[in-house]
Amino acid sequence: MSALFPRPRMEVAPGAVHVPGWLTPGQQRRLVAACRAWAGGPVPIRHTRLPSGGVMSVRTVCVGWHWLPYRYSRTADDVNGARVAEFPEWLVELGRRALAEAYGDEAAAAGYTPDTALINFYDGQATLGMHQDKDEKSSAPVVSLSIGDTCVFRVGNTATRTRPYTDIELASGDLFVFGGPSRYVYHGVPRVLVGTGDPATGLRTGRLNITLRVTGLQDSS
Ligand SMILES: O=C(O)CCC(=O)C(=O)O
Repeated sequence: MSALFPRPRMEVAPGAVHVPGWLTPGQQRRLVAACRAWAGGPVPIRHTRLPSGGVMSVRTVCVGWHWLPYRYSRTADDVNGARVAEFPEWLVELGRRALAEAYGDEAAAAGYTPDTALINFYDGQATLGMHQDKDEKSSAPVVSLSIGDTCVFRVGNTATRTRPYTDIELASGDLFVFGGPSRYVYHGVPRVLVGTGDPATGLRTGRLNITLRVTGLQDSS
């Protein structure tokens, strides 16, 4: 299928780069196994409750720093109060390789040190509304890795949640990086294409997305 219809690498907007099929099957399996372990604790994966009273349809677990609306903390104050799992060095390295791949700038990649990962699990019904990633105090790029079912990923603009936007598909193994002029674009996931993933990744159903970010926070923050 992918040989018949190769998906080209694309700069969707300045600083927003899509690299299809970047993760190998082995890397996807290892990431699924790591995410499954993190989902079990010390802070269990949960549907995030919003201050509005709404509950997000995706389920989220974090590594390094815990995200809760709309800040980061070392402890999961809205879940069980536990300290989140440490951010592993191998994930820093993966983030650096992702940045080098997307931007071709080895020096920038070497200086990239993500310290948090938001891991979102989407079942067939889950969606993510248009939002900006702006709770970080750093404007370093966000690295996004997708595994499992393909989704429609909406890349918008920095001014509004609405048009203009571009819809692309993120499939298993895809890398998407948004930084520079696109660091604060509104983006979201309006749809997951159920049953498009390969169970060989270790994910029988659903979609996993991992975003690596630099919080810019210190422990005293
Ligand atoms: O699931 C995705 O591809 C996007 C995730 C996202 O936008 C986020 O975690 O802020």
